[in-house]
Amino acid sequence: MGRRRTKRLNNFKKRLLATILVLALATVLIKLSVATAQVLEPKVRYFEVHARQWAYKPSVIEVDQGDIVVINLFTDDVSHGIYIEGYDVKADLILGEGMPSNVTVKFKADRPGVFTFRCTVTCGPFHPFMTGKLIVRPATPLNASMGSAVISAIVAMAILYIWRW
Ligand SMILES: [Cu+2]
Repeated sequence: MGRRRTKRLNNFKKRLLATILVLALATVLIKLSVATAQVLEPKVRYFEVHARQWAYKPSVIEVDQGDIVVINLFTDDVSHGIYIEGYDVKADLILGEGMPSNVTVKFKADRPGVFTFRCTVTCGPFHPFMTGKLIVRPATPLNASMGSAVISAIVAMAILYIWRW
């Protein structure tokens, strides 16, 4: 084995090592950017919802995944309540002396999707139809995928640079 060949082999090892380092760094960066997108962006979203026979106003609540959702429920007529399917969030709003005039539920919208919420108190003939919708938009899929695309492009350029002959 000549000196030249040994040198070439050493170059190959260095390049391989550099490539592995770049890929490892990129993996960490992508994981970090996805994690921060989920951790840093939550907002507290406050909704004042009025219940009456037999509807909620507003009847559609839209938030982003990861948001802290606060719903303050009022009644405009009789006792009502709220139960959000899929989130196991529930509160009764019972009218009466010494009873609170509104109730608050607070939860983290950690799962995306469309969830029905419904009344928890039998409030009349159309009580079963007293429903609303909670829409939880998935957490910034565009931002995360764009960040990954940018990092991937930089990685591709770095690897090309490392392996140029
Ligand atoms: Cu009701």
